[in-house]
Amino acid sequence: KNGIVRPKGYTVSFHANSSVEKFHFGQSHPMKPWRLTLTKQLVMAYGMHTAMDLYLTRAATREEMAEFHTEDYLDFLKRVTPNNMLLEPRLAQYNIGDDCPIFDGLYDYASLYTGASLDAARKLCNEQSQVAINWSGGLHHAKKTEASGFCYTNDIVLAILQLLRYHPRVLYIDIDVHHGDGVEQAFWSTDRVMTLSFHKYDKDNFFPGTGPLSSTGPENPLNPGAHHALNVPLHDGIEDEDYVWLFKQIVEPCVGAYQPSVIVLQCGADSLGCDRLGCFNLNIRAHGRCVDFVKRLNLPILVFGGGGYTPRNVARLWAYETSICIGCSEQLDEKLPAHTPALAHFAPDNTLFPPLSEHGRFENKNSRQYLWSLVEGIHKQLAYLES
Ligand code: TV1
Ligand code: CA
Ligand code: ZN
Repeated sequence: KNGIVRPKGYTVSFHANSSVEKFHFGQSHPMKPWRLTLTKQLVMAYGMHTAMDLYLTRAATREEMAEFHTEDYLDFLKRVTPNNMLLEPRLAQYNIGDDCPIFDGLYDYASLYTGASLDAARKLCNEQSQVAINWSGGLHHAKKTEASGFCYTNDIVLAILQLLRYHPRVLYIDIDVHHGDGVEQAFWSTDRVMTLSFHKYDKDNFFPGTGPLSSTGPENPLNPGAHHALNVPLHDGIEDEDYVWLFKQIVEPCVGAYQPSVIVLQCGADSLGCDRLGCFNLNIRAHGRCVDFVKRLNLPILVFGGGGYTPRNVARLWAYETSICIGCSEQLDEKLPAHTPALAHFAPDNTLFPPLSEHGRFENKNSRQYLWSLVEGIHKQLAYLES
């Protein structure tokens, strides 16, 4: 069978380094870097590698990471190991614990996923690609001086800082089930980045507990960041049609009002149904339709991964979304290629689109009226940009 044909005058670049796949957060920890191995296997088995520029990425340098993180935090990440951590007085200060454990090679892990995001950002800056993908990135919770929610360095913030050297306005869109708090916070006081996160919001019972509709940027209207943080707080169980409708109703006017020159899209797979940590009922095609909608805006896009805790579905989703970026999704057979090395992980159905809202579905707590109120709330915020 022939590979996928590469569209002319349009380049998708795929940035990866298989070294990130071998790190372990610990036995029962939900974050499994080997989900990236499964993802790449599907991408290759479908022959998509022939339709993209593939880059073996390097680790970010310490200087590159210091563009956002503090020297003392980077020193800490570099020196701490499972063997010496008990002698370390500042574990709590850096938010090390169950969510963000110290494991072997931690600094290498963080600098590798970050380096891939920086490489991807630079391909967009010099216009060598129109879409640059790093599935190992998208770690949206990390703060300037602390780890948070499985994230150690914030590759998204660092990549956006690169984009800002060449681009006047960056729109950041985050469809991970969690709030993109680290990215929002980093660009809270600037009008050169608009952050837009869709997430499950429950102040007291769902991580990180931030991101209500009312949280839109600095209170002082004279601060340039006012109205440039947008949040779409959702309840359990949102379904395909409602989510895609909401996404379009919100993203389209954001792009119209803000006129970004580049878009950064965090594609966290934990917003899928059947995710180990998530609580939405989305299927792979619906998540992909959001990516497709962004692609059709015809702006350069930086595409990142993020959460996703049911590895077989993470791999299906990101392989499918790779095909959407290339523009070859129609050509994929629903049946996974028989020569996929880890085919057993996708049994018994061996398909790209298993129904994810049949078993263990969450009751949909998002009424139509509630969704309309979100659309209206966002449109009200955007009206401030026109003046
Ligand atoms: C070790 C072993 C850690 C089992 C963590 C789920 C575990 C979780 C574990 C877990 C878990 C969270 C909180 C509570 C903060 C804590 C990549 C003090 C079965 C981008 C990060 C979620 C999501 C953090 C990251 C959250 C991302 N949920 N089992 N931990 N409080 N932390 O609630 O957005 O996807 O769950
Ligand atoms: Ca989100
Ligand atoms: Zn998440």
